[in-house]
Amino acid sequence: MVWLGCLALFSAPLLHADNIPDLFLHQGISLNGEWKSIIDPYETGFYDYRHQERDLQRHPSREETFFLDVKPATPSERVEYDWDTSPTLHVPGDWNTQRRELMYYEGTLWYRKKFDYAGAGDGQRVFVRFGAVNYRADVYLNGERIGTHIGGFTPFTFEITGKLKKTGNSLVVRVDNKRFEDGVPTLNTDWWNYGGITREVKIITVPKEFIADHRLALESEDTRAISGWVQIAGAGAGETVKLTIPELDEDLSAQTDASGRAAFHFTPAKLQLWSPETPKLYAVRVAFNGDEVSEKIGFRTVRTQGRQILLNGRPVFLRGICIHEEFPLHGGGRVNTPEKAKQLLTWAKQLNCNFVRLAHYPHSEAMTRLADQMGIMVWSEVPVYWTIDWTNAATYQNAQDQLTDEIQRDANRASIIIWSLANETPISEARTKFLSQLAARARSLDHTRLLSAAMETHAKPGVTNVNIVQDPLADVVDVVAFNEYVGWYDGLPDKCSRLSWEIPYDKPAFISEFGGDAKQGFHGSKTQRWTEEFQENLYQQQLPMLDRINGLVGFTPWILVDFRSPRRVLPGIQDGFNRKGLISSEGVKKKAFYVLQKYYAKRAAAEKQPE
Ligand code: GCB
Repeated sequence: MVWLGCLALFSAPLLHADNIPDLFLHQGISLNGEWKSIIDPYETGFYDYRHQERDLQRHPSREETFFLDVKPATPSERVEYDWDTSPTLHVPGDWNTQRRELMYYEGTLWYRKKFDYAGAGDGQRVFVRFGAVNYRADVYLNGERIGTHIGGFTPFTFEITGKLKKTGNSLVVRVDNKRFEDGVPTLNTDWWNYGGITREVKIITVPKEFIADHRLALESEDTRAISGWVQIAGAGAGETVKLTIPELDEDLSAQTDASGRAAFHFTPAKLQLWSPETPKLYAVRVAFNGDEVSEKIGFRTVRTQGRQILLNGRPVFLRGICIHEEFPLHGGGRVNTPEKAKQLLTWAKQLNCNFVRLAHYPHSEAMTRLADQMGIMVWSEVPVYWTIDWTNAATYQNAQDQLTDEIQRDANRASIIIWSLANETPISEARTKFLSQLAARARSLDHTRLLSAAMETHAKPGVTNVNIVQDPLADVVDVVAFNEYVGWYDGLPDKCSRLSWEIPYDKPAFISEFGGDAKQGFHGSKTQRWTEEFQENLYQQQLPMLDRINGLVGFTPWILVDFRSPRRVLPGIQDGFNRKGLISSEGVKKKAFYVLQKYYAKRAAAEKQPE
């Protein structure tokens, strides 16, 4: 949602969610921890006469309406739920891996948190922020509906100024992870549909006018000029905003314009650029009238030149790997701590990666901030996956909202160099129109990064052993990325040595997926599927083929770690896991890991040679 849109909404009834990026940086009361829970496949607790057409005949009954959170007033009163004695679930976390009976559950589950609140000062504003809830969240505070959010991987906030009590506040969230044909993603994916409040929840109190968002970016690696802005919510023209970067000796002030935005432009005397080799971050402090936020920001440029990607003006090869936001050990499930995020990126580093593709949806803010610190470039994606309902206006709006929230959340992350619009979307006019519109939207929000999408490839008609990338979307994006499964879905690994590729675009080409399954510990010949040797051989055959592709700027094989997918049913081998990981679901490295590790080490060493 655009910022001005947010401001307009503040005065309207707060039914829809917003993303106010800098609330993340403000201190707050964490509501993480144990929440009460009620599983509700029949939507019993949702009898809300104000919002449910079908329930117009009924009043929200004290007996059944969970969000009213009542106790029987007398021993004879019938109330058919009891939050206080209901079991708990941990937040942040998916529900699937917390209780056996929830592993395959797709439907409605209610959460409740009770908390006290010391009180806001005069004129202060109060918000509740959710890092992510999959997929739909209906939020109620002290019995009152405060809003709805759709989309499982991006943050949202609701204003709750004046709605909190000093003690015993009841925050109830109806979470529904059912899949919908017109949803984003749609009905069918190759990952587990983890439900729940999967990222942190915070109550944040801010002054009447507060720092809502800021952006800083390097304009050019030659001039070393930095420009950006700070957005103050509630401010008009002529108010002073301060921006300090002590390590650069920058102590700046600027005045807000009529929309509350203050622009900055400066050229530090000595600036070290962010790169994977030296992931330099600067502590940046923004201050306005007693409000203050700070974070670490890196400065770099990224652009294309012909078939190259230039980072800080120099060609870069992306030694990458795909990652799902899933941690395999200790029961698995969605990554819900910075330590787990760090383990995934540490494994990527051990592979000698300088790049990760965070598939297939925005991962947590912890992940992209760690990537900044650890010097790993990032491809960040929205879940426009396979066959979205391309002609549905609401589906488009949903995708655009998720993209907008992702960009607004992470616009200051130096590590992110590519926004990906989609994954493997079959070519059609409606799909290209949808994605072109999404691309225009991304460019309007952020011109400091490249756009891409994982496209499909085809055998070139009438010719043997030639694959071609031909997709009108290639004209729209900056990086022509495609998934290929030569050796797994497309022939056997020895096909790699015979195959050549046609990529008829004067743009950088990138392979966003290749790979094959192996059950860790299952050994056999290199032609026996599912063995570590088969997967190892597939990588050994792929890498020389990729070396022959002119203008290839890197790749992200599929995938770092085995991950859960209900599509993967082969007993004894898959058992509910996609086994294309280079690391098993027990955290053990497979043979192919070492093939790629060695290849990337050689590439990295070659890049270090003087030109
Ligand atoms: C793909 C998809 C990815 C799947 C993978 C597979 O092309 O993009 O989500 O998991 O193939 O293993 O088939």
